[in-house]
Amino acid sequence: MGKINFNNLLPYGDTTEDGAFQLSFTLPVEPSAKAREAATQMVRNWGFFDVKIAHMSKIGVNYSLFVVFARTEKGVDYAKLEVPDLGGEKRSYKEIDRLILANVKRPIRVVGACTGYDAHTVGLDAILNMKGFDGDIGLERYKGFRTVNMGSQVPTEELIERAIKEKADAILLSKVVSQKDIHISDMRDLIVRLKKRGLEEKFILIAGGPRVTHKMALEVGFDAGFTIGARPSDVANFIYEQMIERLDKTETQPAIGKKKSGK
Ligand code: B12
Repeated sequence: MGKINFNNLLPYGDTTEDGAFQLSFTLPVEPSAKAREAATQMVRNWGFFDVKIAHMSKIGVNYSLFVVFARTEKGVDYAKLEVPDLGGEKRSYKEIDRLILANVKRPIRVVGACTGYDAHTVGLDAILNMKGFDGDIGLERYKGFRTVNMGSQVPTEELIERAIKEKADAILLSKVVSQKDIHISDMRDLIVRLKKRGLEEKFILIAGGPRVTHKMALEVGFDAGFTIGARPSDVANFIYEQMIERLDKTETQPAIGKKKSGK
């Protein structure tokens, strides 16, 4: 492998820094020689070169799918990038459970839901349900957590009401559909409604979903954002560490006037 220029990081296709990549998209026309040429010219118009149509197929009446190989010279200054990281120690479920019971001294209460129009439950279930995800057991199985999984298509207001009723320490919001940035609007909706009721500091706020990033979640006002590949123990550990941070603050600061940063 050749020397990599981290000030203009480029995709690796066949050789170092060749800038080659693959993208796919659909066009609302039948597959044909004309459609192929349209796809090629379109990708060139986007500023890419060496455009090769690797795949064209019909995916419904008047729709075609394209997989395209192309190249770019525009990279990113990787050396200067600063991105917030969830960090935290990697701990096993047994270790987290032990720490919660030893240091929090009671189960942590969490309420989770997938809000709005979004009907996807698998992601939230992966984190909360007993069986967990990828060999990592879910929060329901921990002695250190008491979980409520409200399922999908839950109105934001109902999620808040339930969190209050359960005296939740953390709210877990799942957003999977991201068409027209609905995931961001629904995440904002929770923050706005909590703020209106003066409750934004009350809960540890965690969002998750395939198009959620930690950076974006922080910008919206959450404490964390988990994405594809998130494991229940990562989430459990984050919640535990937040609980400890908050318990430390309550011990060292007067109850009135304390403010969480970034919100
Ligand atoms: C299964 C599925 C469905 C099932 C859902 C069943 C169910 N009970 O959940 C059904 C068939 C109902 C469905 C319906 C639709 N779907 Co669908 N669906 C999928 C599919 C194939 C898999 C999603 C999934 O289960 N992934 C597995 C889980 C484990 O992954 P995950 O959600 O990313 O979760 C992980 C992390 O993101 C994170 N996480 C997720 N949530 C949370 C929450 C917290 C608190 C934390 C900490 C972490 C966390 O942790 C999880 C584990 O690591 C995806 C395509 C795909 N391959 O991803 C499309 C997909 C999500 N669906 C899509 C669409 C468009 C729809 C429909 C609108 C289709 C339609 N026109 O009707 C409807 C939506 C209906 C609605 N009202 O929401 C699109 C979304 C596109 C977009 N960008 O918005 C996708 C991407 C398919 C596609 N390529 O077009 N779908």
